Amino acid sequence: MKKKALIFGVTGQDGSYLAELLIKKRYVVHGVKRRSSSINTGRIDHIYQDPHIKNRNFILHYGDITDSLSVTRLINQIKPDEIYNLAAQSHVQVSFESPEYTANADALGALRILEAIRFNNLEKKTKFYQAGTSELYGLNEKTPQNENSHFHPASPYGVAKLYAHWITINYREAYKIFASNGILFNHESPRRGETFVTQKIVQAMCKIKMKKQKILYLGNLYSKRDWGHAKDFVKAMWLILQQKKPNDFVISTGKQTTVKNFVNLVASHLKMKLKWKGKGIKEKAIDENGKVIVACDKAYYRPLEVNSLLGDSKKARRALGWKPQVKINELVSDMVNMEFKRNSY
Ligand code: NAP
Ligand code: F7E
Repeated sequence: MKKKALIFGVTGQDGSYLAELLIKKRYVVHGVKRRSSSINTGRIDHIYQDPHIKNRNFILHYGDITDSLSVTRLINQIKPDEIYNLAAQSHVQVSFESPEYTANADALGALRILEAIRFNNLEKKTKFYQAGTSELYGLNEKTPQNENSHFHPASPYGVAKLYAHWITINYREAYKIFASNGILFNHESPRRGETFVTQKIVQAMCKIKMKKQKILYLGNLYSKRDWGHAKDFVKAMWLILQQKKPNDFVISTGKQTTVKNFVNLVASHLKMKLKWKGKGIKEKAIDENGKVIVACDKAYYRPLEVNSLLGDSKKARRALGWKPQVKINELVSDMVNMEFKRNSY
């Protein structure tokens, strides 16, 4: 019998890579997508299978993590061996604009799935993975951060994910559900959403190179992130559910880069020469023709910033045998190359 996995958030960056990985591992993969007025399946169209195909191994269902009825019904119908909860309003800045929705989806979403496992008497059968985040550390800038570091979330997103983290542990301890948290540091890819800083930089710099855009506006150039590749990180999610016992793991590369340096890496990949001038909000990057091509805009600063994230994933490296393969230069090159492939500038 093939194993059955259920992915909430299958249309997202990570959901799409995880679905590919599980299909390769011969799972039958069920994915939950939400109804939307425009197409939201761009990242999974290449693995879509027509419902008329017999013995499909990739099956999509409508549902929503804010709708207990759909969550409970799907878990009852599918009775999955593994559930991956990747569904979330995942943008930190947007969480300041839509805090209540973020809490509903990101905090209560995890609770809804865990309750549905219990309600359907699947405590002994179904393993649960919760997509946790380095945003839990927030204002705790004591780096590197590991599983024992203090949590101090700095956004409605981080606070909602803190609830999801603890409710996962609570259901593991109270009801003996195999429920584990991955505390994942930033991971990017050509499938990254366009408003996250790496993809925003890649797309804008490519357009500027091709004379289709004049300026890239950014917020805080000095925040530091530990950026890995999503393809590497979804392998860790799967490994976390293959352990003998449920547990929580930090997943990170252990290398830190500023936003400004990420711009430099992309520029250098595109063979563009940049000179930085000015300070604070007035800091700018100028190209070889003396044109300003990167500038700062207050609109992209957050009410509260997480300045420094750097993960220590020794526990995962030891227990899971997991190690990231993709270095930041290769990540940049993958993202830039795909941007050119996707567009005929
Ligand atoms: P993403 O690209 O934003 O994908 C989020 C997914 O959740 C999408 O499929 C989205 O559907 C779905 N979703 C949002 N609201 C939903 C709702 N109410 N009901 C059902 N589905 C809903 O995020 P990602 O980068 O793949 O991240 C995956 C998970 O890991 C998220 O929980 C995120 O918070 C967490 N995380 C990400 C990172 C990172 O660096 N990428 C790091 C740590 C943790 P639509 O396609 O319809 O929008
Ligand atoms: O910001 C700064 C911004 O939005 C990175 C999510 O996947 O990872 C992600 O959250 C940094 C921040 O990601 C702009 O202030 C400067 O310091 O790409 P981001 P994030 O906030 O780190 C964590 C681990 C998650 O869990 C989240 O789901 O870049 N920054 N200028 C900017 N950020 C954006 N978006 N846009 C700018 O113009």
